[in-house]
Amino acid sequence: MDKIKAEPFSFPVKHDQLALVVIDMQRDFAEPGGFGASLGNDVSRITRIVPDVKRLIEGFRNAGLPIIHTMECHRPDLSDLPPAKRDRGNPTLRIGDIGPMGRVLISGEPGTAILPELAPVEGEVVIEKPGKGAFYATKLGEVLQQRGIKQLVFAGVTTEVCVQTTMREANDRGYECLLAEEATESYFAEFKAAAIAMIRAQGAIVGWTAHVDDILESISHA
Ligand code: TIU
Repeated sequence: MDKIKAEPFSFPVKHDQLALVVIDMQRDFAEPGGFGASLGNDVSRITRIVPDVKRLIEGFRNAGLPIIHTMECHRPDLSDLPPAKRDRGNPTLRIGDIGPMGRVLISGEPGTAILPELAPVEGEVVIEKPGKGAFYATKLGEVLQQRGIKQLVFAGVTTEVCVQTTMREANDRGYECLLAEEATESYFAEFKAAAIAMIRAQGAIVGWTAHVDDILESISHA
C-alpha cells in the first residue's frame, strides 16, 4: 500500500480513489473590498498561499487525478441565504450588498470568482455552496459517489471555517481526509494552528495533515 508522509501517522493513499478539493479560493476572501475584508480581516494572509495551492492543483492535473473547486455564494434573489447568516455581526458590507467587486458572495459576480491563477479548467467540478460546509445543500456527495472517490486532499480557505467544516462533513460520511498544510490559511495564525492540531488529534479524529511536497511526491507516482 502506498503511503503519504503525514500526521499523526502515514496516510494510506489509494490513487484511484483520490481527489483534490480546493475550498473557496475566491476573490471575495482574498482581495481588499471583498467579504473577508468586510469582516475586518487582513486578506494578505490568504494571497500568500496561492503559489502552494497552484502547485497542488498542477500536480493533480499532471497526474490526471480529479479536482473539485468550491465557491461560497448565494443566489441573486438570496433565497438560499438564511437571515441568520446575512444579519450576523457588523460587517461593512453584508452578503448581497453591492461592493467594489459587485454583489458580495453572489453567484456570477466578479468578487465571487475563483482567483484567476487558480481558476478551474474544463472537466473540473465546481460546487457552489451556500454554507460553510461543501456537502450541505450541494451535489458534492453524489459527485464523489459517481466517480468512486473515497479519499480527499483539502486545500483552500479558511482553515477553521469552510475547510474544517467540510472535512468534518466528509469524515462523518466515511471519506478519508488529508489537509495540505501550506495550501490552507486562516485570517488568524492561531486558528490555523489550532485547526490543524484538532483535526489530527486523537489518532486523526477528523483526518490527517501533510506537507504539499509529500503529497506531490506521492501523486507523481499515481
Ligand atoms: N470568515 C471566514 O473565515 N470564512 C468564511 O466566511 N468562509 C470560508 O471559510 N470560505
